[in-house]
Amino acid sequence: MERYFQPEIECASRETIESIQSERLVAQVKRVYENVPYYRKKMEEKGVTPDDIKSVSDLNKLPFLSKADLRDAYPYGLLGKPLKECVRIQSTSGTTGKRVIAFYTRHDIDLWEDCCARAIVAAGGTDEDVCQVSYGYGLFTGGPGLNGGSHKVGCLTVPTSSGNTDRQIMFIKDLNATILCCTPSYAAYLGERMKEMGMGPDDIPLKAGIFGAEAWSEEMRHDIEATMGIKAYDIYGLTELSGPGVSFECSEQRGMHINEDHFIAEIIDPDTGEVLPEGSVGELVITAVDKEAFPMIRYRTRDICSLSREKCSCGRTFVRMSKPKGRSDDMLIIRGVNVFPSQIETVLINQGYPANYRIIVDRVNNTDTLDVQVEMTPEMFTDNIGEVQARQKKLADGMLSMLGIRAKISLVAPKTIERSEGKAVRVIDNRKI
Ligand code: DLL
Repeated sequence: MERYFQPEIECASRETIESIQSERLVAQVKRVYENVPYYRKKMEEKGVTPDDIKSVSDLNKLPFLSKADLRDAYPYGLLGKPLKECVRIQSTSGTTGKRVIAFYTRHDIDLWEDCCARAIVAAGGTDEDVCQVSYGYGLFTGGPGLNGGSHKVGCLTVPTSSGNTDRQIMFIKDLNATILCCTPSYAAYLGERMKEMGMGPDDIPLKAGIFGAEAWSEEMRHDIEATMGIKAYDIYGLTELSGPGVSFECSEQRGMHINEDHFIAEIIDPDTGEVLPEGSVGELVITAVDKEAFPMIRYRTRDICSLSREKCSCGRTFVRMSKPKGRSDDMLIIRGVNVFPSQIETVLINQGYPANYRIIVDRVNNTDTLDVQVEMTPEMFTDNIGEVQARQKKLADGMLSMLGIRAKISLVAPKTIERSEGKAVRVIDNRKI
């Protein structure tokens, strides 16, 4: 088990980390230049050759890769190894445009599962634990990634996948599950269902949750922690970069440590591509230095966050990324104002509402409209119109001070907004623009 807390790497000095990264980066750029014509062409267009890359400080000479490149090169154009050496694919849900198909060699799967194992250990997991993996299994990376990590740690792994909520709860109780892995929205739903079944935090054996794959607020974390009596840890990743485990939270819960022996992180201005100094908020760009089959160099994640190298009291020196506010392409621009769904969620939870809401954006007479449907709890539910109106006004005022724009709030009856078993879909944008 101890293998997955590796202080000699995870707590190494900056110099050591950078020297590991530099060595791997130089080799990776050379390999990719030789084996991936698509990326070689991009390097040639930028006038850079592998000889120009001698250390991490040369990273910004390299071209970015974006989702558009993945689309252009679909499906095999970015392969870094012959297909014969690839043993797995995973894929994104692909709500817009073509899916991303990521390829893995045996080595890539090993590396990915190591990253997930580190996340489980950082959340307190050991070979004594029972780890229930309620992320979807299949093409989505959540189930397979955490499943592999859990095996490596030596937990008893319960691969329930998502869905069948009452059975999930039965397994948690009957098998004494101590760690739960799923999306935060599914964790909230499981918590709600447990409450309905009359279970309080003390009736549930869980001690930790490893929740990610979508943006979630600190307020939602506190709610889930209180309902289940657990510590809720964030985990981040994306299919293009293996899946979950690019970064993970430690017991400090102050940002996610990026597995820097495998990934180099930069923050850029999403409009100009300029690399921003530490602490700035911008788009996260990741270079995977030792992935073989699907090598991503300077991949633009579209996730908006900041980086911090401030000392973490857990002892890990790996850089921490802040909770992504959401994707730059999830950001809504409403009447010229940037709005992230997570900001709306913060206002709701601060006023005691559950994270069951829907955001509907439209354009009427050339003006954007923002409607937020919010579910009441059974305790709040009333047919007293005055009371409902007062609640709606308080929420609208909260939104105005958080977002700077007015939203129309509609309070709806408990259980009318569909629950999510995977990534929640919260925004409906009806504008035809
Ligand atoms: O969601 C991988 C994953 C599975 C991560 C399980 C964590 C746990 P994709 O389906 O490719 O992969 O979606 C990746 O999800 O670019 C972010 O926008 C978002 N995302 C992932 N983790 C977080 C997180 C998986 N902890 C996209 N906080 C990413 C906020 C997250 N957003």
